[in-house]
Amino acid sequence: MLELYQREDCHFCRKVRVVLNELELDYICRISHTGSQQREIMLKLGGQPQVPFLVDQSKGIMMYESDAIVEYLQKTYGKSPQNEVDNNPKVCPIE
Ligand SMILES: N[C@@H](CCC(=O)N[C@@H](CS)C(=O)NCC(=O)O)C(=O)O
Repeated sequence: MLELYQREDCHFCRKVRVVLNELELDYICRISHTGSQQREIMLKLGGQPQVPFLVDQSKGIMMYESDAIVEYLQKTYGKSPQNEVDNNPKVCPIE
């Protein structure tokens, strides 16, 4: 499961939310305002008072920095050419 520690008013967080939505990924949104319980949990996990912060439990990954998070999500969960379904496969006749 993906967890995003974030704040609604943070445009770096918004960038990550947009990509999560584009990739149609389910995630838990942890509202991480200063002084909140989620903020304390984030600090214990990652050590930095900064959002966005992504936790990908299934892969054992925790990371800060919106650009790095976006790149990670696209590489890990984006469509790769190998995964694309070819709806018009070229069929060669057997001679
Ligand atoms: N380079 C970082 C910048 C993140 C950043 O500056 N986040 C701000 C909120 S917009 C933050 O966490 N400030 C400290 C705080 O909220 O305590 C990224 O791209 O993720």
